[in-house]
Amino acid sequence: YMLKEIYEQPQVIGDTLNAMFNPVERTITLPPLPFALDDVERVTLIACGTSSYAAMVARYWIESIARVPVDLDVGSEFRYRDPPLQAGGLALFISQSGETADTLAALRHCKAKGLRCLSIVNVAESTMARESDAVLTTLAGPEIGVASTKAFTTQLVVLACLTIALARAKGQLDADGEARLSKGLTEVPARAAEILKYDEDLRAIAQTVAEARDVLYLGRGTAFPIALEGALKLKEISYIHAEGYAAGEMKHGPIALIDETVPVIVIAPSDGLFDKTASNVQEVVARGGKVIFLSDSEGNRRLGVTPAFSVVLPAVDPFVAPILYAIPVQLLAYHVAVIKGTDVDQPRNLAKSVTV
Ligand code: F1P
Repeated sequence: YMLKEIYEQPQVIGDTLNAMFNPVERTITLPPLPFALDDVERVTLIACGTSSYAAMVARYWIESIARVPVDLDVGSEFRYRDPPLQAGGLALFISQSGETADTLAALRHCKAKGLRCLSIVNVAESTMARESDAVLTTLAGPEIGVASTKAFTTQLVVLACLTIALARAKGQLDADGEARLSKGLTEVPARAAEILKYDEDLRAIAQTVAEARDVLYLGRGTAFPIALEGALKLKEISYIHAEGYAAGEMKHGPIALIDETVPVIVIAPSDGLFDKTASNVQEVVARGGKVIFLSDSEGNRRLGVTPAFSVVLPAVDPFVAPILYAIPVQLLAYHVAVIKGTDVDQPRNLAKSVTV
């Protein structure tokens, strides 16, 4: 199922986007919500596992585009922090299944504190959808593979649309800015289809990753949550130890791990942060690290060193890069797991929906 679900992404991303896109006005239009967005002063984002990395991407988007402060936590910790919450604040719960016990407990906690609770789920009939004040559904359809793939990228599409709607409501987007973001989003299904064509290249690279004991993933800005997601995907289905780091954190510890046996997968679209990531890559290469570089042709030109492997992806709008760069990390994890001979659809010890 996992490979099939990875390959469904151009279609389900397109479906999810079309449900929120007005083709006549060429604007993002959310389904009616039972509350206004213009008085939202703070957004609380809560999710578990892969969905928590979608929340993390959304934090970058909401803060930098809508200019609304965001509090973010994993469902399994949120209620233990007992953070001060203001009645009327907006809380977003992101979950493929809509049944994850920790996320649901956080939702109930926020509801009891009088927050407006909005869930983003795949399953409209789920408990979280039922207990929320409002629901936005992805059109990913059922996801069978335990490791989340199409749920993640379609959650990101919904969150990108929500960011645009919130930014507009908060008066943070002029017509040109909104047109640029919307155009970037409408191009995602076609770009996703192009990126799937790199499957063979990633399969070849997977051989090297499959031989490793430890793997690092690095990214900066919205590529950081994709590094975390890449590492989680690899751990979940191939059982190889993998960690994702913010590229700038390398020198604060993980750099001690670098040698020629440790593949370092770098997620680096050529955006405004690229040069800083390039200098981290140079540090890794200088220490003999085996860099697997996921970027575009501009990024490869500007890198300044030769990585062990390079996947030269199509140039994409930086706004939507995290949605699209999720796909090669999914494919890489899939191929590594196939080489290792693990059960990609039913990894050991994992349940599709963690309801206890
Ligand atoms: C959260 C999650 C998934 C993961 C696995 C276990 O589920 O951690 O991200 O892939 O299936 O559950 P959900 O709340 O998004 O349904």
